[in-house]
Amino acid sequence: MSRLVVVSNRVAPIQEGEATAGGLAAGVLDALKQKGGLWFGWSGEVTATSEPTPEHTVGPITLFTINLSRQDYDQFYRGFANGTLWPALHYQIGLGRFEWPEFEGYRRVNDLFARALTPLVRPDDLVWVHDYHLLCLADSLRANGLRNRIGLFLHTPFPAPGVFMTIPSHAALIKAMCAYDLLGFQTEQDRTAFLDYVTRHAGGSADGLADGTVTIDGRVVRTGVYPIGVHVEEVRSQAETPINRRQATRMRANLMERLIISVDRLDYSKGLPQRFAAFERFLADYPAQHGLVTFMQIAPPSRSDIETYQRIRRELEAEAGRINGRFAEVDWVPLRYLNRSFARNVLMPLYAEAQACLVTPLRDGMNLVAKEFAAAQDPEEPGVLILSEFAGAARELDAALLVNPYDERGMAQAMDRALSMPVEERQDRHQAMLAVMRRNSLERWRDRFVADLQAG
Ligand code: ADQ
Repeated sequence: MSRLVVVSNRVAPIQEGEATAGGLAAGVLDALKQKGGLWFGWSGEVTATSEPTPEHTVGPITLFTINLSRQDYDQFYRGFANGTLWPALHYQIGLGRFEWPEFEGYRRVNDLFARALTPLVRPDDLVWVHDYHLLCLADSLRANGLRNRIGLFLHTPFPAPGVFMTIPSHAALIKAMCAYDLLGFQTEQDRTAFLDYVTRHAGGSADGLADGTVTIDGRVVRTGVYPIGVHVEEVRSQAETPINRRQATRMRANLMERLIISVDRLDYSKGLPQRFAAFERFLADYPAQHGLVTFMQIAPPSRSDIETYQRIRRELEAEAGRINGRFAEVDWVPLRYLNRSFARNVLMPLYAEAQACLVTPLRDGMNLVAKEFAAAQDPEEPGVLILSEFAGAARELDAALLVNPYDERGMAQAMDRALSMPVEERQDRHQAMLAVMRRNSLERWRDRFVADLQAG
């Protein structure tokens, strides 16, 4: 069995095998905990110059990190990765910007990662790269002479070619992506969009090759679909640990009888303003629910040094105040808006307490909150998941109440339906979701990707 070398933009701080919150960190850590290996990426520090930091080891995992200079951070991370790529990958082209020097900064940091990583890689290592920050890494590693198998898993969606092509450097990006041996996507739709682009706009050919494989510039690139999952049993046991449950029940005693919950990073792709508007519509259209329902939105700020993120935060604060001002009573506040993260042993029991969960991103690669909520439910008394049809998770969790996040009235109706759904229907929907999630577990995501990378 080859050693696994994992590369992601950010190496999460870990203590004895536990990572901080976040889907990518949990998945990566899980992959490494099994067999050990190396994890390489940015330290999270911005320093005078970009330079590697001393390695350190936690259990079977060796961590190598690199600091970034202010210019590298601004051009690579704030600029091209989060200012250009992230909005385009999530179909939000109106929120994107593009500057050639930022794209050059992105390439420069991919080169920097490659130069620091190359001497650490042994000949039979498997290199598993994660996410949109490192689309050019394999190309940079190849330029350094690395001949190992290198795979990329894209945690975000891959958009329709017409959207991707709004990025002026799209051709260079795709060419660089084709230096990977294996490209993994969350859903079939993402993979098809990528193959569409490559065959129609980049001269790729799929003729006579196995399904999902293309040749481009004489190189064979394989693609696959690997929906990321959660540890179903672990989530459920966190949700029902007695001490955790007591805390959740206490929290709930302070709320009203019916709790609708949402948990997201504060990001414009998550559809928060549209969700607030839908909740307002629900309050206006269903006055019988006044005094009974609380909507709790937990949204810790992320990427807060980027203008678009500051803007959405201000907008949500104003909207939360306005909606409560319009509907609150002396003994009832309909919307609770919390700008912070919570430990998983608080979050999971809270999911189990809620009657419904609103997961309504405008686009999302997968959305692990949807899966965590479903996994946390009591099978006898499950809550209802209201899920955007534009989240990757909707491809698997079609037993949720699927909604269009741009349709306020449709979402308000779904809230009403969720709160009045008979228990048999809730149980049936929950069982169907559990069955899919048990099949497409986090272990399976990891094992299939690693096996396919090795087998190629
Ligand atoms: P994210 O966009 O971060 O991930 P998501 O899939 O929902 O979105 O994962 C977020 C994780 O952070 C979940 O495990 C959640 O429990 C945790 N989290 C969120 N808010 C929290 C809070 N307030 N307190 C504590 N924990 C919190 C990216 C892609 C997704 C893809 C994942 C994994 O954008 O589409 O599903 O990677 O591939």
